[in-house]
Amino acid sequence: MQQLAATTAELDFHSETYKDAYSRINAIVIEGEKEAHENYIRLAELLPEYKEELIRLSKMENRHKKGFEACGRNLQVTPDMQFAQEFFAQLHQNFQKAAESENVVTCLLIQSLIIECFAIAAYNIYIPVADDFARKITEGVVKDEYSHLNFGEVWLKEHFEESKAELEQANRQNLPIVWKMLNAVENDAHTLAMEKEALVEDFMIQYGEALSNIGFTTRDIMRMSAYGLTA
Ligand code: Y39
Ligand code: FE
Ligand code: FE
Ligand code: FE
Repeated sequence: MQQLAATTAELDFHSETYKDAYSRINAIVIEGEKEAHENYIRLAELLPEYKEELIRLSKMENRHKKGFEACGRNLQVTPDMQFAQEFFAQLHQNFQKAAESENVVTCLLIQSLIIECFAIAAYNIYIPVADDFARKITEGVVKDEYSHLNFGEVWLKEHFEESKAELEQANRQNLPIVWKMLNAVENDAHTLAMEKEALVEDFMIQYGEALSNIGFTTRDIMRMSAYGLTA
């Protein structure tokens, strides 16, 4: 049954309920930042022309990871890293496979579009309901995530015609996984006063804008966005 969202005034950051949910959400974010760090190192190997920039992005991800580890410690929460690895397993596997085959377009779609849009949505929704310590950290992080998304947009826009088919295929394969991930985290997010509807809305706005900036038409975007909505 739908419950009303908790407001920040009602949130007790030190309650067992909050900390239990935080042990999973915090772990997801730490694991996500760790994988993003590795993914940008991998992308630097695949795109030697952009090596310096991509290594710079990978270092930012490592700093984000440290920041979110501090958020967990600040609330005396132990992140459930096992849960987080399982949470990311499918996207992680798809990225690895694409990198193995040097499908750089798929790698960019997974990391720089899908995962970055997911991060931007999650951090935007989290900031107003975060504890003071975590809010300051997250505000710094989300600015960086926009620049990571921008890297993917610019590269894919420049290579749009030859990437289009692979982008469509990678979207079809990976977007349904995002909806499954959102479903898996819905209850814990709710405990932190982050509503699934708001996460979906923000994600779709970021992702749709990104596809548009790359060169897809509104019609393409509608079609591509519909994949896996019922996952
Ligand atoms: O590029 C990045 O830094 C992305 C890896 C980080 C992903 C964070 C994923 C957050 C999902 C949290 C879901 C909470 C509702
Ligand atoms: Fe709810
Ligand atoms: Fe990050
Ligand atoms: Fe990022």
